Amino acid sequence: MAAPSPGVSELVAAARRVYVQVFGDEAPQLAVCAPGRVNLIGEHTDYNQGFVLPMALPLVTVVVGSQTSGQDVTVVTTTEDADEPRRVDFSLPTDGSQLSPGLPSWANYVKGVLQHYRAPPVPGFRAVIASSVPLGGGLSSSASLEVAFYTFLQQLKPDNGDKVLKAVACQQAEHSHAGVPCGIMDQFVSVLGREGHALLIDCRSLEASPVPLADPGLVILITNSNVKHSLSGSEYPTRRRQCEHAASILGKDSLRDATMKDLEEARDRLDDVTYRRARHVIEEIERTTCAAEALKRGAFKEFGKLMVESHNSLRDLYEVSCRELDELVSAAMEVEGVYGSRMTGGGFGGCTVTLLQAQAIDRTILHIQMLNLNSPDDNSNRNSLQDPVSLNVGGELYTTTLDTLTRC
Ligand code: GAF
Repeated sequence: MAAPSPGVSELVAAARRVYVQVFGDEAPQLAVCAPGRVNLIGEHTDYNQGFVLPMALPLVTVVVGSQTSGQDVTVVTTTEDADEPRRVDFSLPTDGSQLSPGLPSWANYVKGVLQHYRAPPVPGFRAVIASSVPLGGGLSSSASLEVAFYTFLQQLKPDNGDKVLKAVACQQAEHSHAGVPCGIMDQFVSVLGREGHALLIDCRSLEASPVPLADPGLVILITNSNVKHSLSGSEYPTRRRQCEHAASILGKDSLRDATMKDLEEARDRLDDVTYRRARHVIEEIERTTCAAEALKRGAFKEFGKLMVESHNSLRDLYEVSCRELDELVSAAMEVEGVYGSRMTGGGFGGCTVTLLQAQAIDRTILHIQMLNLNSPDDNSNRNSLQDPVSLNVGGELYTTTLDTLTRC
């Protein structure tokens, strides 16, 4: 098993060191963090106004920094991407003009949050970002950066503290500056997630109810396929458009309002792809509310069955899985003590999430590690796909710190 990911204090310490190196010996005044998330069930339902059931993770993004005089901003990331500079410098507009997206692409999340911050104008600042959320892993690295950055701005110049509006502003940042027409799930749970709980979010009313998830006999295993996904390509926006098209043919505001009966009655007026996309969404919304009920009752077998149905639907109807994710799910389901497994997040790569008995964790990881997901002629990455994070939801591994401000 891979070494445990660094905790919040280690990340803050690493970011502080970089800050001192880059900006001289002055220590940063502020440190904030926000978590990534894993979605247990309810995939591609948020932008259809449906239900989702994510939980916040102990994988987090931290931002350390200080206010400066003037309007200049410098941000440095410690995350390595060989293709992009790790530092960006710009000035905050004083004439109401927009902060345009550009390169480096990671800085667009920062610019987007500045653009949508609810208590402008903010003063100039210097900041360093460090994260333990894997990039492109389907665990909301971008939402955790947006929310951490928003929290940083709140320390520079407080807004009214409304958490739902904070999540919405971060979602708008992703739309306008990262080009991803995402739903609200990732930003919402990053702001409002609660330790020891999953969050059943109604993405229409933006109300959420925490569902306890603290059984010491239960483990959630996250396995990274290491197939990097990017949601800013055409597939995610295409899925969203297909759903909107289906809803309009059914005469509904969104697929949240449609039933399978509505869909079957309209079948002649829908092409096959639109039918399958809509069917996934309608059934997934139903599965998600059933799964939340099952979790509350401690009916883990039932929950696991719904996870597998969700995965199969994402694979066959919504077509957002990939071979590696399918094989990870199949392998996990072969192990005794595993309740359920599925791809998590937007898809096209990223991670799987598996619910299992705590006593089955070692054999499950061993079994998954025996997979060789790479093509026969490519051994370069052999067995490099596993970077499992196991969260004993009742135990010490699950130590999510949410929306935490630490004064350095
Ligand atoms: C991505 C998006 F950002 C979310 O809003 C959600 O649609 C998810 O994909 C799929 O459920 O994480």
